[in-house]
Amino acid sequence: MPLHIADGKSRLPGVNSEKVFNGVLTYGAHNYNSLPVALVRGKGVYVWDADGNQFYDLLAGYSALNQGHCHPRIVRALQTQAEQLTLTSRAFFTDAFADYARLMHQMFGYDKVLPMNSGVEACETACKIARKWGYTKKGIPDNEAKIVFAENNYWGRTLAAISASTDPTARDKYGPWMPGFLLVPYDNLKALEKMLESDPNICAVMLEPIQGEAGIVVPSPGYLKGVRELCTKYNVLWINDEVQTGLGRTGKLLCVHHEKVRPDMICLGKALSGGMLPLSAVLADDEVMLCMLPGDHGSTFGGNPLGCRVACEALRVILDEDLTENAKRLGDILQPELKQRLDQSVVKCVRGKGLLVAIGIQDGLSFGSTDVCVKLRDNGILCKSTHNEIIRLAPPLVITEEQLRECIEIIVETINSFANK
Ligand code: IF1
Repeated sequence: MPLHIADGKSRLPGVNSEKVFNGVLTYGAHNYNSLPVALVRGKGVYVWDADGNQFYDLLAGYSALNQGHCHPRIVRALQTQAEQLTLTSRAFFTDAFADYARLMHQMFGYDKVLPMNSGVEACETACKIARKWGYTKKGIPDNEAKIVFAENNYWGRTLAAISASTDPTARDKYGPWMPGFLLVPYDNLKALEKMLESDPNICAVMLEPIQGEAGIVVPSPGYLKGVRELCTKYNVLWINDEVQTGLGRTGKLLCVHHEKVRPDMICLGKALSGGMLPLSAVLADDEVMLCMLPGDHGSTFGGNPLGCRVACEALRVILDEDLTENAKRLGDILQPELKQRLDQSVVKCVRGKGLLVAIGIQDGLSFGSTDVCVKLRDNGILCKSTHNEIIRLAPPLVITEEQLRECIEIIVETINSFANK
């Protein structure tokens, strides 16, 4: 039974969970294996299902909801701009894009922003910019540019993204794949140097500062610094994919700030809109960004005024509410508590940074992390399992210490109840 029973408010006439499951599974494509819970409302760290049950949302839209569900300030910004001007396309100038671009410059310190929509579009855009830079600045012969990725990377589902993937489920039967992509092991500077040394046609290295989908894999201290040094040494651009780790999640505004390094390009997405709209961005300095010329690249919705106003407010909420500091402070509670209290016959590891944490379930048990997530749901917490061995925790960064401690109690009790099963 859920710990938080029906508050009544969320019951919608004629809606119940069964009806929702049926609609989604009958008429929706089966490209997701969703946890059986039918959500109809969200507020801050909470969501409610069609039957009125309340849950903590510890997935937070895969980190898109750092500011929490339906943040009143972001909702207001959305409403206000929705009545003013929503879309012009970049064929024209808008005041909203001017304000947004200026704020992005002030917050992140890069000369320029290129606005896109989804995270994968930001990453793919960065790859395109890097190729153009490779040909026009580095002098790579036409069509010879290569981009290096790390094994177990995840940056989305387009044909380019899956071409960089090492996950057979993502790749197999979706070929042919994009040429010019190379792979190195993650968190291995020697292998990266060997790769960069071996091929003068490499224009970029794209990496997640913590590998998300791979299972919240945190690289060794010094890795990001080493990547910076190698990319500088071999005249290669470092594209830093902060789609998941960015915007306060790990206890710094950007995860790379933990090592005080400055990549050549930053990809942002997810929480850039506080979960309100698909908004993503590439940041770079002029030397790199201005390789792309008018007409080279674009997007109907990229940089639309509605999105720009939402992004400005979503970013200001992160600053005004000190969400980055909250992620750090509460992250320093979450991991040690879990490490200390989770039964080691069930859990093999706890890792992460800030409020991005993975709980690894022991191998060879009669249950997997998916079973644990179903049980957590029954106990009032929503989160998501990866590879049936890892539970990913990424609460909204607006979570309070009291709420986090209640979540920890539920998680510890639930997971430890699997001991000796
Ligand atoms: C799903 C994980 C999170 C990303 C990084 C780019 C993108 C993502 C580092 C693309 C997207 C997602 C989407 C998602 C699961 C998910 C995820 F499991 F892969 F690791 F966040 F937890 N770079 N991440 O993590 O962004 O195009 O989706 O906007 O729904 O399967 P997108």
